[in-house]
Amino acid sequence: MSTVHKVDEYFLDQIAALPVPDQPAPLGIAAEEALDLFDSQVGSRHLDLAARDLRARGEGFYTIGSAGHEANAAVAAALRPTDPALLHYRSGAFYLQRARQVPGIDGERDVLLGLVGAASEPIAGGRHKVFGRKELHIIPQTSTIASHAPRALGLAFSLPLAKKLGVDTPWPADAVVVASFGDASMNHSTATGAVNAALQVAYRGLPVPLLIVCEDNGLGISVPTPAGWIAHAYQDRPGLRYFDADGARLPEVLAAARRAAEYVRLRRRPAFLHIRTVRLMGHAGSDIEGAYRTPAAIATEMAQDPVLGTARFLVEAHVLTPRKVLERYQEARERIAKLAEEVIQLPKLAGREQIMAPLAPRRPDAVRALATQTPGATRAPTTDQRAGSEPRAQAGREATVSGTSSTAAGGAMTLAQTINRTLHDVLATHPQAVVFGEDVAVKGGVYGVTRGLRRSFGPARVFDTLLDEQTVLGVGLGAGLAGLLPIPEVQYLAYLHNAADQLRGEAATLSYFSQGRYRNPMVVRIAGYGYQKGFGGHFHNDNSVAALRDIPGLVIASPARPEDAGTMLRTLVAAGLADGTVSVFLEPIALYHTRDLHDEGDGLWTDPYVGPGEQAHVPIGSARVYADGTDLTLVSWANGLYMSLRVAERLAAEGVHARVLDIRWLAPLPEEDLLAAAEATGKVLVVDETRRSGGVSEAVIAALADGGYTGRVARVASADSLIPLGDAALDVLLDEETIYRRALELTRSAG
Ligand SMILES: Cc1ncc(C[n+]2csc(CCOP(=O)(O)OP(=O)(O)O)c2C)c(N)n1
Ligand SMILES: [Mg+2]
Repeated sequence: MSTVHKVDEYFLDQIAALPVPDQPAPLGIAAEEALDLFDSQVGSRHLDLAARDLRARGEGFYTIGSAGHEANAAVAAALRPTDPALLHYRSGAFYLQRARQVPGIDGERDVLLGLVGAASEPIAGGRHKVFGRKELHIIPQTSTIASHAPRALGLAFSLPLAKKLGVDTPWPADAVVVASFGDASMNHSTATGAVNAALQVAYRGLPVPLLIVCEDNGLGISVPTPAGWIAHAYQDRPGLRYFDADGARLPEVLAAARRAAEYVRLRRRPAFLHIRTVRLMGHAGSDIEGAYRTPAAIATEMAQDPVLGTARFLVEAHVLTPRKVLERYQEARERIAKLAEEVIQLPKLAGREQIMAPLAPRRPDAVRALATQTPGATRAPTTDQRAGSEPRAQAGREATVSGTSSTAAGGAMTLAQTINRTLHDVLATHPQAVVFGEDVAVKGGVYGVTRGLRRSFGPARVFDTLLDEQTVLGVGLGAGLAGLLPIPEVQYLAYLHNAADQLRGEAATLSYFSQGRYRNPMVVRIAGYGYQKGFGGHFHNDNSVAALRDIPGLVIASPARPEDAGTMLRTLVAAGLADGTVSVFLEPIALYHTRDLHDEGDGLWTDPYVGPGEQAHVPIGSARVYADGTDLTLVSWANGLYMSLRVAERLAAEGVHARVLDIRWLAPLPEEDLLAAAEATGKVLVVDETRRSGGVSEAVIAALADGGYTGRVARVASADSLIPLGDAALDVLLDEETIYRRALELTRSAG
């Protein structure tokens, strides 16, 4: 007999044989409430059984269940349905309980829709089996354990901040953010980092209404968590109020959850609720528990079944007779079986267009309208306005031709100065914008890019974070959800990598897994690339962008010249507000303070500032053309563009007239502009300062091939190496001499 059937039969046998005491035992909670919770627990159990059955029939696609964890119904009961919840994957009973608190929602049906991958499933629409629903304020989570911890911390930090800034949020002022985890997940550095960050924020006296729930079944798949570890690690953490309960005893869990919720709600401080649970029916349907657990251990856990526990309480308190318990249990089985037959008939998600529609919706007209707004012209949009409109395909692009179209007075500015000034304008224009990261506030950034912003806009809008990139991005994730427009900074490209999942697994997936119902707009500024003369070593000169380029929907802007930096940054901010776009603004450190291009004092790498207005916008995925030579096209960006323009000058002296294209956007690539520039000369040299493998030139050449370009094409790139110190760096980085020689070869060769 499978463990599934054993658990089911054990329950039936135990109840059938349950003695009814002569005198009712005290229940500890109101009978009606206990029945309500029991129904959620029983419903969740039968959903688990149905999941296994559907899987066996080839009709269902997910079997990780909640059996043994059904005490989490009491956590839902202790909270309000308007408290944002980021849930562990064993939260069936929580989900059903919360669904009961909101009229018109059939939680059991929702879960079944998820199991069968129905397109009408209310949050992910068949894209994944997750617990989530906007009306229930349950934000869907990925399968990456603990990856929601930084977002939960970020949300708990951002809700009070948004209130303080007068920015409308989808949640009430006294909301509690609840985030639940398994015991093994609590060891993940993502979780420990987020707990640490929550404690540090609270230690600084800032509100952090975060309730962390650990559902401790003592196992992470097959690996036991050392007995007592969770209590040992969390019960005496200064600043973290600890509550615990036995998950088989519903009244105890409800009481502890109530105390914990009240503590967080009133004190605005983090708390930890430790629920000791069991895991029944294995990790998932495919898990053969017998391979790593003794039959005795498995059997012992059945006796601690929380559904059985609640049934016993109800019988002992004379709320239900054993027969009534069994009736209720079997009714739930039948109801869910019937619902399951219904939902398997429903249409499934199908076709690339439907599947991908919520990935990264783009409305270029709305982006343009917002990007060209002037300071003070907006208020923070309301939640409804933000969530409102339908996704639309990206409209046509335009290539901008060289020439500075300045509308504002003032001297010529460097790249760093322009970014600084633009951030200033963005903060002035959009009251929901916040700038944060390591060293960005008081110091004004390692390179001075954010200097003065804190003074102008105050510590609530421009602030330093602790030193943890997962937290930096987690604050961004939560801030975006809360209605703010986060502009976090990651100090160097090399340091994105230790936190990349927060961008890849979290930020870039939320719209997809929620069909756009939840969004986490953000503009992540990252200083990167090589060529920092005199300041060497890999970590400050990292030029690897492969980990960013393949993230679906992520926009990567990489400006080279000051004017573009301003307009592109405005565009990203507008795209965040209009479409919830997640973007990276990759800033070439070596060009931050560069003024000259060809000769000392020529000032050709400075631009007058383009203030707010019509010119202050450049469409996502539109390239910029420099010069209009017809002998060959140099395709580049960032430092590569700078070098290409210098090389073009040298080539001109040889009678070779190059066209230089700045692709500016590493994702999406400006494919139309690229093809046009390639076809104009029939000879393309891609000048790629990133790595030869996984670098951008691979994609550029693929785009040319895909677009039907039949001319010559070659590339020069940096080596597949880390970057060494000092002048040795130049041996692995692409240099002007190499570009020059390859360009000459290409123009002089036949064909
Ligand atoms: C980052 C990450 N690593 C590995 C996995 C695979 N995995 C899924 S569940 C799980 C165990 C989690 O155990 P625990 O947190 O105790 O939750 P439980 O399943 O016991 O409720 C693992 C290792 C994952 N989902 N995410
Ligand atoms: Mg576990």
